[in-house]
Amino acid sequence: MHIKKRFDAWLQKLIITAAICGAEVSKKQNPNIPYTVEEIGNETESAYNAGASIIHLHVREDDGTSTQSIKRFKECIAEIKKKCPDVIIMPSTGGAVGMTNEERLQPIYLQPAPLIASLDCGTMNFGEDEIFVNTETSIKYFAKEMNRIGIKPELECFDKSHIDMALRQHAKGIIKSPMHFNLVFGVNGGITASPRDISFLVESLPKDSTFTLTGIGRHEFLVATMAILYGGHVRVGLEDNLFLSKGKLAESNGQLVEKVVRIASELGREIASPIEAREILKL
Ligand code: KMH
Ligand code: ZN
Repeated sequence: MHIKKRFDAWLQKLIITAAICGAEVSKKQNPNIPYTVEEIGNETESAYNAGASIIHLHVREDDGTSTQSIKRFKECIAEIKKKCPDVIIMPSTGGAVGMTNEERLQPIYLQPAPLIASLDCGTMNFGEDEIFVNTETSIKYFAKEMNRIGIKPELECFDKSHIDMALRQHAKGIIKSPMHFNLVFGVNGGITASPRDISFLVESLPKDSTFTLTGIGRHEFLVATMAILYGGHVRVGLEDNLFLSKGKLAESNGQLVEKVVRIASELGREIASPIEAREILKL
C-alpha cells in the first residue's frame, strides 16, 4: 500500500456521517427511529450536536412507510435546515428494496440540488428474501444524471465487485475523479465485516479517492475503528445498527455518533466540521 498517501489521509480530520433512519428498519425494532418531519429534524440535531457533519437521508411517511417523494424530502430538509443550517444533506438514491429507478432518483431533482447523493454500485441479495437491484444500465443512468446536475456520487459498495463496477464507469468517464466511496460491511448478501475483508476492499480503492466505512449491526464500531485507523471516514446511525452496545438499544443517533467521537479521540483523530468535510470531499 502507499504508506505516505494513507498517512496523509490519517492526518485528515474525521468526517462522521449519520444515517439516521434508513428505509428497512422500523420503530418495532427501535422506537427511536425517526418517521415524522419533526422526528427527522430532532434526530439530525442529535447527530449533528454529537459531531456528525453529513446526514445520509431517507424519509418516511408518518406511519413509517419508506418514500422517496420529493415533497417529503423538501419538508424534512426544511426542518433540518432550521435546526442545523450547515449540515451536509446526502439524500439516498437507494431508497427501499423494490422501488423503481424513477422513484429512487427523485431527491436528486431537489432545488437547490444536493451537493452529494448515494449511488449504489451493484445488484445483491439484501437479507433473506430481498434483492437490491442496481443494473449497470441504471448505475450509468444515475451517474449521468448526477453529473448533469453537478451532484457528487457517494459510491455505495457492498462487495468487491461493486468497486470494480465503479472503476469501470470511472475509466469510461461516467464517474469522475476524485471518487468518494462508502464501503458497507456485514449486510446479509454483501461482504463480511472481518478485518481481512475490510483491508481487502480499502486496499482496492484508487489512492486519490476518499472513503467512508459502514458496519452493519454489531459490526458498526469495529468497522468504525478500522476506518479511523485507515485514515478513512465513518458512517454510523440507526439505518445500520439499532444498538449502542450488546442488548442496549440506542436512544438516539447522537449516542451512536458520540461513541465514534470517543473512539476517535482515544486514537487521535479530530472531528471534521461540515465546512471541513466539504473541503475534504471537494464538494
Ligand atoms: N435501503 C437499502 C436497500 C442507499 O441509501 O443508497 C439501500 C440503501 C442504500 O440504503
Ligand atoms: Zn441508505
